[in-house]
Amino acid sequence: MTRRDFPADFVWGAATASYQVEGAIRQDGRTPSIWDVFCDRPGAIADGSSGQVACDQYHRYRDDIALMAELGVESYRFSIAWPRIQPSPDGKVNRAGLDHYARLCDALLEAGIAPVATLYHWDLPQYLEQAGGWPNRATAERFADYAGVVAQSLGDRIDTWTTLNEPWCVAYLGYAAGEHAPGRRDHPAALAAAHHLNLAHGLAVQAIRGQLGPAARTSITLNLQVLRPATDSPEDLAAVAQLDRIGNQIWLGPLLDGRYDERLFQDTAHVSDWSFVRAGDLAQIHQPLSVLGLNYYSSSTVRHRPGAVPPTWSQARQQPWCGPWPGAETVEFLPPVGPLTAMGWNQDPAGLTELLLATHRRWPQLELMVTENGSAFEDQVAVDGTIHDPERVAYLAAHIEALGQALDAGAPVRGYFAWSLIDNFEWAHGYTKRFGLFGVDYATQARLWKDSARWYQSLIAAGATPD
Ligand code: IFM
Repeated sequence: MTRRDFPADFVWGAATASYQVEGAIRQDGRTPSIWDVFCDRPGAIADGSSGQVACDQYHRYRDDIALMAELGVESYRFSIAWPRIQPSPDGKVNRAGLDHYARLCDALLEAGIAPVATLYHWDLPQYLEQAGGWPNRATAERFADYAGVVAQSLGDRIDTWTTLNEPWCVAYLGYAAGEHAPGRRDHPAALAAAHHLNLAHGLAVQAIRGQLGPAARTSITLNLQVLRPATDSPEDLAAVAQLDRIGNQIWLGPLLDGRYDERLFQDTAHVSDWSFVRAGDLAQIHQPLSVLGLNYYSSSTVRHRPGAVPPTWSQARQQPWCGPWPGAETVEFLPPVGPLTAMGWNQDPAGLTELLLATHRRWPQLELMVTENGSAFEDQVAVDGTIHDPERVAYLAAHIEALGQALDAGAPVRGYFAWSLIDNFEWAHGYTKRFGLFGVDYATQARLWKDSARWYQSLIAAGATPD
């Protein structure tokens, strides 16, 4: 690979999320989120763990910021835990929760690191799930209220506001496949959740701008799916188009164009009548975005399942399908082709270039950010206490090169956030998967340098990929 220079104002960052790193789940008035409850469900988490302690970043944030400063990152993407801010059903604001994030932001700013805050990275207050969760429209309204509270309190400290992280995972892994909290398997509910997440985003953007004015930098982060057809047959191309609608267009259409694709309603007619979409919702959702965040890890190859026909409404009721993709019973995924990461995901850097360019071609004025990219591998700690992770270095280098190619072709990509700053709680995988640039020894909470962190450090220092 040849050396590549990046624009001087390109932002290099690292990302984490509250439940994955904070711990301190009972401190300063925080009440349970859906993840605290889900982790108690037998078998839900691979190693039976939870985010109870995680990386203890709630207490160790100053040390982690010192590490970020040494790494050289210019921005930290973290998330705010809603149950710290509004711990009770009456929505009363918990000052201690806000104060924690104010201190975190102040310490970041002192270190010259720009805070990028995600308002929802999956830790819904449990009391809202008890009231119906995301399939319930009121949750979207409650989210806007919460967003306004945080904007009012932290508005002078936050560089960019991200409303939601990966609504695909929230709606489909949480309410369709049941692999994530709250662990429901209910496809009609998953579609309602998807719409209410869109609505929550639109209402929250208005609430943030209502507090901070139109110049507030607002965004959303999507994990758009890069889908490749197994063959060029019309059936396989149709399978890709269907998954694209349910996986990608369901967010992009309302958020950026103010409409749902009619074919999405047809694809899912046996699942839901979409009566949860009310007049005026699309206008509420379709708000100006300062920047679109994209998370990218891998791609998928899909095909039409030979001989499969979509079930009727009553068949779908009698035997609901439990995969994460509502309405996509006739589509199947081919096994990924290696070398795979420890998550079993393929490595397809070209997919990142394609994703950035396709998004840019469709919305030429829209700024883009890669808000997550990274890989899990089976790390071993060397005798000197560091971690040699050549596979992660190669993954990073290839994906940053792929991003550079999108820049060369004109995509306005403003920054890149490595996932993740440190190893952390990887949801249903517990602590068995390590994505960090820094390792975490969970027994001592020591942070360990990996070669990938050193590689990223040189890249940031030089503003160019290392020779
Ligand atoms: O750890 C997650 C993160 O919370 C959301 N995006 C994908 C990451 C890796 O699975």
